[in-house]
Amino acid sequence: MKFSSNYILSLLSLLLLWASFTTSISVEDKFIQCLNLNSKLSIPLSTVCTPNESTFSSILQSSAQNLRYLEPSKPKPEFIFTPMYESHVQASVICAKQLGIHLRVRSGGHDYEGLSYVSQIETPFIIVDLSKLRSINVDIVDNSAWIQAGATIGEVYYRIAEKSKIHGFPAGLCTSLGVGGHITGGAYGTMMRKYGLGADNVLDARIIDANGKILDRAAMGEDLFWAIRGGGGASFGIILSWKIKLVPVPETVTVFTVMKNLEQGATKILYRWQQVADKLDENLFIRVIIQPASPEQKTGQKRTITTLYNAVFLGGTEKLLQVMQQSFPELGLTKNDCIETSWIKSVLYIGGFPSNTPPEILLKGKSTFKNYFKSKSDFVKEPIPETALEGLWKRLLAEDSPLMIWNPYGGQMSKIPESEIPFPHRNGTLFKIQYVSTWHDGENNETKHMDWIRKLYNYMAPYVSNFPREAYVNYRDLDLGMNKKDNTSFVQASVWGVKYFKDNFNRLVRVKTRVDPDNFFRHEQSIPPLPS
Ligand SMILES: Cc1cc2nc3c(=O)[nH]c(=O)nc-3n(C[C@H](O)[C@H](O)[C@H](O)COP(=O)(O)OP(=O)(O)OC[C@H]3O[C@@H](n4cnc5c(N)ncnc54)[C@H](O)[C@@H]3O)c2cc1C
Ligand SMILES: *[C@@H]1O[C@H](CO)[C@@H](O)[C@H](O)[C@H]1NC(C)=O
Ligand SMILES: *[C@@H]1O[C@H](CO)[C@@H](O)[C@H](O)[C@H]1NC(C)=O
Ligand SMILES: *[C@@H]1O[C@H](CO)[C@@H](O)[C@H](O)[C@H]1NC(C)=O
Ligand SMILES: CC(=O)N[C@H]1CO[C@H](CO)[C@@H](O)[C@@H]1O
Repeated sequence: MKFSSNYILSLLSLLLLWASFTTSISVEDKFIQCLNLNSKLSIPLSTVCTPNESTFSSILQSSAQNLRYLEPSKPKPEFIFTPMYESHVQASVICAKQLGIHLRVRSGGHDYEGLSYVSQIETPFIIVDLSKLRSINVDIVDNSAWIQAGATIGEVYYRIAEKSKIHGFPAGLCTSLGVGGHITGGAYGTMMRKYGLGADNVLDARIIDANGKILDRAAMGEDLFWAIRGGGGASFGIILSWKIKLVPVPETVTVFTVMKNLEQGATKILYRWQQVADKLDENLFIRVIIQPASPEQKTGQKRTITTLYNAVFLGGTEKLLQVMQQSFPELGLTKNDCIETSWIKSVLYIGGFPSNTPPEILLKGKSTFKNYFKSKSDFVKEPIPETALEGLWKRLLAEDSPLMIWNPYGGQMSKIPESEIPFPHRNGTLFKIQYVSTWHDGENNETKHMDWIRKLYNYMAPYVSNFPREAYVNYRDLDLGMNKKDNTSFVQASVWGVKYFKDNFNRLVRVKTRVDPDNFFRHEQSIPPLPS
């Protein structure tokens, strides 16, 4: 057959037109086309939200906790995809890979460094927001529950308590945490001394790997199943759901909060707490919240430091008073300080809700925190001397809105071997410190607050764990591993990697190298594959 040159020319121009059309269509249109080709279930247009839509900022901000990462100066996603079904999430992995778009996954949005909604290393990037995947199926007879990644931990607690007064789950205190990011980084809470972490109580999981395949525990194998229980978010795949093991809780638990300020001997009592907190009855969890008292509350007086002993006891008042009399009489706990309640109401109490808030508030998944903030963490192996505490108070008094939370270890936390899951901070740890500075005036004085917390962290070095100076991966801290002489990414990664995971870091790298050698799932501090 012969073609006229005219025919060929028109064919060519058609091709050119097609080429220009395909290159000029937007990333989101290409992505939607690709999703429709790759998803078993159709993709409603409403699941993709671009910056020119009026709902964009409210969706972006919805669950984001650190206002620092929502400032106009911070990079914004090309668009936000909110999948409605597992097959949508699968398609998003396949399409992001095919189109070379960097993908961030968000469950509850509580990441300290905004890693689930801001990429500071790559453009363009998109957010896959799992907030519509939040079903929870509690099976009391089997003592377990399947919970989807976008559910909040508060919803999980509510759904358990709805079915049984004597079952619970040992995870975070803040009820708006998303179980997708939270449990994969460890997940501690008031029952950690009795039952360990959320990640210690996972039975199975469903995850989407870098090829878009859905794997359960049997299909992913024990190595990958190990890595996702504590190895930190977004390094190995997208967790769709967890199967968790429920734990027994008594029908009556007791809560209390006792405040001591410097004038009431706070320093000596806190020194004593350091000696006993990890050795107490495993049913008792007493954390200490430390902050300067705001001048309004103490008009006419010097700003002081307040230490708030905030506790949950898995048992009644009478037994609690015996335990306290025997182990920590210095706090002077009295019957009047104690409130007997149900486990689910202790969740609301420790979560900071006003008393008499109905548990149904947990279904709203609303956060009580949202701030501009910077945080850091430390693990303590020996009591910090009183003189060092005095120095700490001076520093806290010099900052606008600082906060420290000290969390006791011991009990079950000491019995679980360091290599059982990637979370390594076990026997020998007395307590964990979290340092926080919060502020409200945007970027104006950000440098000042960042400097303050970094100096505080330097001040604390002699009193905390060393070689490595350990840190909690769920308190993500992008300062770690920076400013080293050799800043190639792998060397930097081993600096923060050993702080978060100790020796488990090497195994995490091996798993990563096997399951995601091309490093599709990556962020500023994701587990790197071995350089090839
Ligand atoms: C106010 C507040 C209180 C907190 N209280 C506690 C506490 O009591 N106990 C505790 O242990 N921790 C606590 N944390 C820390 C919290 O556990 C971590 O921030 C955790 O990573 C939050 O998970 P998320 O899904 O809400 O966050 P996200 O920001 O959505 O995710 C965190 C990280 O995990 C990745 N990720 C999210 N979803 C998935 C998924 N489905 N699959 C794979 N990767 C995913 C993200 O990309 C990101 O890197 C608290 C944090 C805040 C802000
Ligand atoms: C937003 O922009 C995209 C392309 O960038 C376009 O497809 C879409 O129609 C726009 N939406 C609105 C509401 O303007
Ligand atoms: C924890 O460590 C201490 C010494 O550091 C040791 O005596 C104790 O047996 C250890 N406990 C467990 C459960 O391994
Ligand atoms: C790494 O260090 C070199 C030399 O000090 C510097 O030029 C480079 O910008 C640094 N890279 C990063 C990513 O910080
Ligand atoms: C306490 C403090 O440093 N406040 C500063 C915050 O930033 C504004 C604007 O830059 C300054 O005017 C304040 O002095």
